Amino acid sequence: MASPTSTQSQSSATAYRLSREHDELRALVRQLADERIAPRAAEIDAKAEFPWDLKQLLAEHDLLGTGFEERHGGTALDGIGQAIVVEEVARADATTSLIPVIQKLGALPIMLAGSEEQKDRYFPRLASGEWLPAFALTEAGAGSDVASVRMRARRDGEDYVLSGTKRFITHGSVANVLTVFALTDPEAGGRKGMSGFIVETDTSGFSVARLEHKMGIRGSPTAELTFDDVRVPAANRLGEEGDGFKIAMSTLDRSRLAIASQAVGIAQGATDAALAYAAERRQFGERIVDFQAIQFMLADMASQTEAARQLTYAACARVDDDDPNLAYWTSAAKLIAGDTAMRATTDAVQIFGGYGYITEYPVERMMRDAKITQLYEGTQQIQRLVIARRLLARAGIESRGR
Ligand code: COS
Repeated sequence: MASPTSTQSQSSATAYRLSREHDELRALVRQLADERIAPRAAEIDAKAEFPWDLKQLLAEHDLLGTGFEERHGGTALDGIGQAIVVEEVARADATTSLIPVIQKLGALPIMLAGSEEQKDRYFPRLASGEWLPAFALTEAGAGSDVASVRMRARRDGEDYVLSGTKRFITHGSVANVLTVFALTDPEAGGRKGMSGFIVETDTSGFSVARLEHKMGIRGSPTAELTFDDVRVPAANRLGEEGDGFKIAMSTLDRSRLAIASQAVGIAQGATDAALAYAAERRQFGERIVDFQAIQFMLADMASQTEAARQLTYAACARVDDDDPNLAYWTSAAKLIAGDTAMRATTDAVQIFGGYGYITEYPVERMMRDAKITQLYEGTQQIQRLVIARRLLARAGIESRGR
């Protein structure tokens, strides 16, 4: 019998190694997060208000420009460095960690398909944190099925006129600039007829229709956006007409890493909180951390979090190398890290017992925050679909796989 095709990734073993600079960066961000971000987390969650003060804090410490080149005022950290920043902020507060995440996500379509002129125009203001961006792809009827986007962009002389509605747009109401995806050729459909545009939010016809009330990441505004004949110059188009689907997909292939990093941070925060609580809490005359039942839960939480972290770093190295198989790695990292965050936060609530269920302690918030990592930037089912398609392709098996 012929030996079966190995399903192991065949991409060359991209080495990754944490450096002293990575350790120093982690220590710096952890201290900032422990001292300045963690104490604000409960209030941000309760009031569901965007933390402008913490946006400013991150900007002052050059933590919003980590994904931008130095010529644009960024700090040009490698993928693992960017992951560490998100991880350490998320360990303290998931809402605040979305600020560096969306700073990169909103800019990624420009990084991938923008002209030099577009990069020079927007990146300095994004790298400094003066401006906030958002990535506007999703619509009420187009979530997992990106190709069913209905928003229109009609060419009119030297301009495009955008009309339609976007939904579930993270930071949509606080952004200064959006990367928006709309149909330039409705006949051709979403896969071939979609194009990407840069839209400044002070353009006439743009408005925020409403904000969502959410289970978690409550300080991060999730907006419905209305485009009522919003006129943008053709110079704001990203790449060529019809490139939109591929630009959006390539963006998500890379940005999913940031969600994996956020999930690792949430899982670490929950594990640390549970360990500290278990060492204090006494029942039956003993600290509960002395019970094997609790130790085994902590061991699972810690080791699974570490596995998710190392997979995320391995994926970071693939993205830095522009590995042709990078989508396999980023989807795998997001899948494993998101599920780990959900499991670790649920176990943390269990270790806290009744105290875990009330807002006096942070773990119930962490559990609510963790849930979104299994949903946004592609549900866990979409990650499995992306992974399976590549797995099958490697084995030479043809399948539509939907
Ligand atoms: N990068 C570049 N091109 C890609 C691509 C990628 N990751 N994925 C697909 N394409 C290309 C294909 O090669 C194909 O091009 P050709 O027609 O030239 O061959 C085209 O795009 C259409 O691809 P396909 O038919 O596979 O697209 P599907 O509609 O089946 O979509 C999934 C594929 C499901 C993977 C995609 O819709 C997806 O990722 N959905 C989840 C979206 C998401 O994360 N939403 C969350 C909201 S954003 S915060």
